[in-house]
Amino acid sequence: MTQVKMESWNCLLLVLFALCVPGGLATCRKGWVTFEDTCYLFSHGKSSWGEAYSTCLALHSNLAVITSAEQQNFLISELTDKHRTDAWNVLYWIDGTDLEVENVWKWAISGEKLSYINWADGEPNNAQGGNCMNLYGNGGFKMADDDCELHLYYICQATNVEGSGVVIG
Ligand SMILES: [Ca+2]
Ligand SMILES: [Ca+2]
Repeated sequence: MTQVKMESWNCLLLVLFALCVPGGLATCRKGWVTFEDTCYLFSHGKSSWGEAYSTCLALHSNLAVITSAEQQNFLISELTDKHRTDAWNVLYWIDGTDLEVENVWKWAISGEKLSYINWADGEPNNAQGGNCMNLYGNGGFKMADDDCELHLYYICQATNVEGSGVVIG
């Protein structure tokens, strides 16, 4: 009798596992987090915007490009979770810049103007010649501009690499 019950339980576990396997989600490298078809890496170290841009490229990715409220909300939620005690003092570089033309914000990786934008209160203010975009902890991780030379955390993003031939390291 006990044995029969055990077999039934095993069977149920198997079904639950099968139901939990995500369909169509990105296959992300270890340490990266998944949202829809995209993988994100939140840096452990800090660097200037330019260095962060290069580091993401070297990791077969680019600085984060935000194109929807859903995507920004995901990042806000991840960062708020990650920085429960120090969010006020934390900023993360993303790919936006107005280096070319002041106050014309583009994504550096594509050269396209931002189609979605969600500034933190009082931003952008071009303080200290702020030409690079970050997610600003003290502004609820909404967008802000800052001096590109500041050393901040950064977010790399990569699209689903499954089957693309990219070596997953
Ligand atoms: Ca600016
Ligand atoms: Ca600013």
